[in-house]
Amino acid sequence: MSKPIVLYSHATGPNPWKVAIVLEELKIPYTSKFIDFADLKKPPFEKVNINGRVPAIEDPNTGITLSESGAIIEYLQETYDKNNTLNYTSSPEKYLVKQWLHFQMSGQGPYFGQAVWFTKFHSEMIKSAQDRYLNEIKRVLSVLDRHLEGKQYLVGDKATIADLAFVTWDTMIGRIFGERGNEINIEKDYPNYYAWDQRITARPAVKKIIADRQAAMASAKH
Ligand SMILES: N[C@@H](CCC(=O)N[C@@H](CS)C(=O)NCC(=O)O)C(=O)O
Repeated sequence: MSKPIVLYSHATGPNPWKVAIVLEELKIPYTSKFIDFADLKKPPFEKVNINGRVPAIEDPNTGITLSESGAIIEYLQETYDKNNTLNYTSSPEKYLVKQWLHFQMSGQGPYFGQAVWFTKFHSEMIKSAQDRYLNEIKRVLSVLDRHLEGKQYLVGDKATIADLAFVTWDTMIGRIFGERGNEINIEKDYPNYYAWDQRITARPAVKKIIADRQAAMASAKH
């Protein structure tokens, strides 16, 4: 079997855990190196990812160093998922998987991330900015919910890297809304999305990573 891949990660940030899910799904050996946010935007980590963000991987089997979670999970799937359990070789399915993965990377991650920023970290609490990004979360959920009407998965009849990519931001929605939790009722307002999320998070590999992330968050607090 292959040598373990090094995954540069962080206890709370969702993007490295997206990669961990795919590593776990494909049973690829890996070790996690947790980097403090304070150490990301300076050497030595900047040598691994010049953008100073996690995730990044180093794969000793191929010699590649790679950042950007979407690119990493495509790499892992193409390199290690020889039977295409998490993707398709047929068209249009393989392009639709890319479509949804790009939507996750550009339409879900950054908007949910800004919602976190403006509700938890910004120096001023600006209601209009919070509204903008909380409304975007609802809009993204509505897009997914409408697409998933009558479907089990985003593309075709199986879970792919696209479905798996959404999980680690989705599990944060409750915390992001926080005190404004009464403004969203996922099960009632987005039932197709809700059923899909339940389906994906029931997968053993996904469950394991959700538990690993909770454990990492708990120990980071101590
Ligand atoms: N587009 C990047 C985003 C990576 C990202 O924003 N990572 C967060 C953790 S989830 C991070 O490193 N934040 C630290 C910072 O911005 O300084 C990806 O998907 O890999």
